[in-house]
Amino acid sequence: MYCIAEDCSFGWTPFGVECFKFFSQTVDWVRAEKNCQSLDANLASVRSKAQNEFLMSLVPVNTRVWIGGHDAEMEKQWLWTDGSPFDYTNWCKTQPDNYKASEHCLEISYTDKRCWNDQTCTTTKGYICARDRI
Ligand SMILES: [Ca+2]
Ligand SMILES: [Ca+2]
Repeated sequence: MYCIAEDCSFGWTPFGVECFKFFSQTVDWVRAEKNCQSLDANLASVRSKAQNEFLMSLVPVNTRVWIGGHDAEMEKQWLWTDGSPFDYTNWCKTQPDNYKASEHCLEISYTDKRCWNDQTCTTTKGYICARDRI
């Protein structure tokens, strides 16, 4: 469901009940979440295939970005930073692999299939913030 532009601040794009913005500045995952929080937002969560495709429309191809999924507290127990249920997923084949037992953060637009990968949280990428519509 798309809504009128006035529902979001300038530069943010509405989808469902939220507004989204892609930031190309590359930072680690914790800094990305903190930057979103400073804007009264969180790193984006994904609840449907349609929303996943919407997020891809915000991101240049061949550009991996952080969103709000993490399993840092307990391995394989994925959570969203905004507290919503972790139901929908779009993992790449063989992912998440927790490579070297050190991958606990979620990057999207991974490979030309633009699927999801668990990645080391200290690597730097652009990111997508989401906040409730105003
Ligand atoms: Ca992990
Ligand atoms: Ca991985």
